[in-house]
Amino acid sequence: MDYTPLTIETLPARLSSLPALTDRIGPAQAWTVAEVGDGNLNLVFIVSGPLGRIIVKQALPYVRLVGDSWPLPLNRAFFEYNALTRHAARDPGRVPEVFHFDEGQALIVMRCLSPHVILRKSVVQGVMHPMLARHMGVFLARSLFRGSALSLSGGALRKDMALFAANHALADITENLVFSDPYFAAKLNRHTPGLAPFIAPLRADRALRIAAQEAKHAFLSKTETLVHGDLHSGSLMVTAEDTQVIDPEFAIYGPFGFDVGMFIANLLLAFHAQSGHEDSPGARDGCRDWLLGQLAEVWQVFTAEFRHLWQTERTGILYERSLFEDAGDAPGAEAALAGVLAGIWRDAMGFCGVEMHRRILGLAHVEDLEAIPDPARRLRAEARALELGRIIATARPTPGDLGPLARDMDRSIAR
Ligand code: SR1
Ligand code: MG
Repeated sequence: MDYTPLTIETLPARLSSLPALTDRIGPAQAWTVAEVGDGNLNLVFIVSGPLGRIIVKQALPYVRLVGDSWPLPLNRAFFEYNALTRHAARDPGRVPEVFHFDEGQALIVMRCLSPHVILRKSVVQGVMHPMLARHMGVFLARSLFRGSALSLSGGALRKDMALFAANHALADITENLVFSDPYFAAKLNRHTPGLAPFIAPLRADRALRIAAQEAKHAFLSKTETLVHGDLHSGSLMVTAEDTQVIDPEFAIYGPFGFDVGMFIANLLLAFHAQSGHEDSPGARDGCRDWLLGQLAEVWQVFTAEFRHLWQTERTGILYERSLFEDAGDAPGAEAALAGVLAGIWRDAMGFCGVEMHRRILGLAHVEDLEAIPDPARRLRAEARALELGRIIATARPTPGDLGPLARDMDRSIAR
């Protein structure tokens, strides 16, 4: 059959002969199907049977959020599948298990995560997940280090770069929506009524426009490692004990700092949004403290794990041991590592700042802010996040300065 989108009615008949499903959830006659996709691009079905539940994800030939006026290649399912298998190998247990992939139907069958919830929805409710930063720091270090020239041979790296280079349609979305559209009146942009007085000075800020383009330049040219490419808090599913990284369809070779910066940006957006969700001033202080604590911890865990991999798994074509440890210069390897980590952080801050802006000014917003019921509180939360994003992108604060800076900004405009 040529590619045809599934529906809740057609799914059982079309997938009834797949052992990947029947072995795990039982015969198709007993299935019930719900379409639960709440992302911007795809169909996502939960299929329930007598033995359990499973996820069937299928790409649509267009951007779901916008409609068929914006076509998008189906091959993004191929890149998602390939990224999922690499992530599973590089940080086992941190991504959902894939049971079946059908390239022609752009369809992935995978484990139904339960009782996991989307991190963003949970944080909007003020729920804290104590293991988040630990899991994400390790995931970021392992996936980024093991996907790079620090780990891989030149041949393996370039072959994989060539494979993921074909995911350019998704990269094109990022290049426009994240790095450019927020800084001019792009067609698909939208923003909260009343925010215009905060937007005009932002777009007039030449240093910011340059910083955003520097970040875009880094995204395009630093093909350092396989990045997830869309690591916001809607791409994480959590419980109190577990974190699962989903939806890597934007995977491409890019800078080490990209996923790090996106993740931190979404913590900061959640931080500023808390004021819109608390019943009384200060009621969400615990959640605020937790978010800033996670921000500090994710970088601390990331650097510790990256250092461990640097010392034990540096088998690739960069910073060879023959030039350092084996030549009696172990301190030289430490000095090189410090330089690499400083560069990752600096890039991450550029990506963090623009991600904060595009989630308020661009096409794709975040529930953290959108769900604030009082328009005036939402406006103030967004104004704080915009200004913090501007400072982050242009001044690139140090890891130690970032949390205090966010806290000062949160108090600078009355809640
Ligand atoms: C047109 S797609 C808009 C956004 O949704 C995805 O989740 C990515 O974040 C993309 O930028
Ligand atoms: Mg997604």
